[in-house]
Order: sequence, then C-alpha cells, then structure tokens
Amino acid sequence: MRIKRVELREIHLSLLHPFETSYGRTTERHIILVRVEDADGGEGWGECVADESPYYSEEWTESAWAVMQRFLAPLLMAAPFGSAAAVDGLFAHVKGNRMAKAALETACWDLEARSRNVPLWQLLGGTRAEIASGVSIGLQPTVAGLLDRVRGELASGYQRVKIKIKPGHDLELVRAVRTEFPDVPLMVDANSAYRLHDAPLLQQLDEFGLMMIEQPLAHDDIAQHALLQRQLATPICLDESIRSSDDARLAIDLGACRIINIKLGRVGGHVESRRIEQLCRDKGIAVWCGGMLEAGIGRAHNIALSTLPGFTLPGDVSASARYWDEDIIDPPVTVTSRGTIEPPSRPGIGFAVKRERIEKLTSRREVIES
Ligand code: OSB
Ligand code: MG
Repeated sequence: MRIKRVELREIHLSLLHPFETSYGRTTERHIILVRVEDADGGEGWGECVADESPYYSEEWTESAWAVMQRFLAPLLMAAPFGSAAAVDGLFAHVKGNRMAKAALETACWDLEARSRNVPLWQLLGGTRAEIASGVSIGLQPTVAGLLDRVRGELASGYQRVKIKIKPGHDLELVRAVRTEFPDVPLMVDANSAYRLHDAPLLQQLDEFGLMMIEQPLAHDDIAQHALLQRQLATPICLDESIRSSDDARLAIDLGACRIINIKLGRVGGHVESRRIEQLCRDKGIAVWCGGMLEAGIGRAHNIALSTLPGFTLPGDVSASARYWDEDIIDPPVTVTSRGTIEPPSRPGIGFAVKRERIEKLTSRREVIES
C-alpha cells in the first residue's frame, strides 16, 4: 500500500437532539473526515471521533487536526507498507493521540477492503450476519422527558437502553425508568463523574438489576475501579480508562471491570480494537462497541468492528436518524424492528460517501501530498 495523498476536512453537523453528559452538552458536531488515496487512485475514508472540547479525553478537534497534518499524514506517506494492519506500527512512536491515529488507520482499512473488493467487516474477520443495537440517551431536562425518550427507543426495537447519570441525577432517574420498564436491559454511564467515596451511593444502584455501570470513576484510573468493583454487585464497564490492550489486560487482571466498551478512536483503530476483542474473548470478558456521536463514516466503521465474535452485547451503534436530519453516507444506517443492524455487502465500509453533502458542510480543508 502506498498512500500518495491525505485529505483532511472539518465538517459541522447539527444534532437533531442536544446530547448531554456529566461533563457537558453537545448541539453541533465538528468532525474531521479523512480521505486517503493510493498510487492507483483508490480511496478510503475515516472519521475522527475527537470531540469539540477536551472533556471526554485529552484529544479534541484542533489537536487531532494538528497532529494528523503535521506528524501522522507525513508518516503514512513516507514509504510503502504491507497493509492497513501495519499502520498502527508506523504511528507507534507518536505518543497518545489515538483518535487522530484511528481516523487515518481506519481510512486505510477502508481503502484496503475496497481494493480487494470485499466488505471491510469480512476483511477484519467479522462473523456476525447482524449486530445487536442499543441506544445511549443523554441527560434530559425532566424525568418525564427521559421516560418519553426511553419509550420511543423501545418502540423502535432497540435491545438495550443506556442512560447518562451524574451526581444528583442518578438514583431518581434509574428508579423512574425501572418502575415503568422493570425488565428492560438497562445500564448507566457516569462518564467519570463519581469518586471512590461515592461507593455507598453507587451500591444503591445494585437493587435495580442494571446490566452494568459504565466508567463511574476517573478517566485515567484503573486501580480505584478495582476497589469499587469489589463493593458492587453491578458489573463495572470501563470506557474512558481503556486506551489499549495493555490497559484492558491490567483492568481485567485487577478486577477493575467485568465488561469493556471498545471505541475505535479511543484505542487507536481497528488493529488495537481487535487485540482488545481477542484478549477479552480469551479471558471471558464481554465487549460491546461504544459510540461518539459519529456521522456515517465513523458509524460504518463501528458496524464493521461490531461483527467480530467477541461483541456479544448490544452496542451504542444506532440508526443515523437518531442523530441527523441527513447523514453523509447513502443509504443511512437503519435498525431492524428486532433492534439489529445488518452489515453491508458492498466493498469497504459498504456505504456510499455523499461527496456533495460533505462539500456543503465543510468549513476547512487541507491536502497533504507525498
Ligand atoms: O461515554 O459513551 C460515551 C457520546 C460522546 C462521548 C462519550 C460517550 C457518548 C455516548 C453516545 O454515550 C453514544 C452514541 O450514541 O454515539
Ligand atoms: Mg461511555
């Protein structure tokens, strides 16, 4: 594989519903799209999941743009390499910046799958004919509003519901949802909003039969999650804290979690995601695919990843129509009435990239050539 050209663009896309977590509220996404081109004119697309601010992790739109433009794109074009599986290695001496790395790495995977004329999910080793889909519902202005949202998503067929919580907005929300929906597969995500001394409060969640509590403690802490997990019946699922397969191994060995959420951007791409999936399969730990309010290209990569055998739990990969009035891919991602997504049969990510729509949404563009 020889990459001759890397095109970065930033697009602005308004969410249909503002998305609120314990750390903030998003109404419009600023997304970096990556297009890589090889010597034969073949192309591949990736999407950077970095947020508009460094609140979920250190990375954000500007830092990702700068590191891709200045360091990663030149590394990608410096010399030919064997396959997309090697990109991870090319970037190894650049510390961190995994969302930026993943955007380029996943684009190379799309390019490779297109040039081999196979769907990306098959090239990755996926085995599922359909993936199980859940939803992540942000903090809502009122409890009644939250219940309306849960009702609507369940009516659409989604297989599990995740609600966001934060201190002062936790037990009450879970109790309200559980009262109306006693049997629904339900989980909560705190996005690092609690401290170990909140353990007595978090223990009160045990009575609600939650599938898991996601990332209750600090984003960069594994040890304290191990101390907390010993005090909870509810499984802890780590999101922010797992940035690599080494992190996953440590977390599992310490008993810091019983479930792991894999996000392509957070761990640096398809290769590292597969390593975590394999490790978890070996250790009997269930994984699922997280979401970062992706537009269609990122969503398509999430679908491909979710077809790997270890992804046994419903993920946060849901229909395009939950986020956008019009997606940047065609067709948009849809969910069956059984709450599943069928991976596409066309080559690469398997969805057509809507070039004209992207052009209209673009606020800046830069081409880096070898
Ligand atoms: O913690 O999983 C998270 C969105 C942005 C940043 C972090 C998270 C989320 C979600 C939404 O929960 C998942 C989605 O619908 O894409
Ligand atoms: Mg999360």
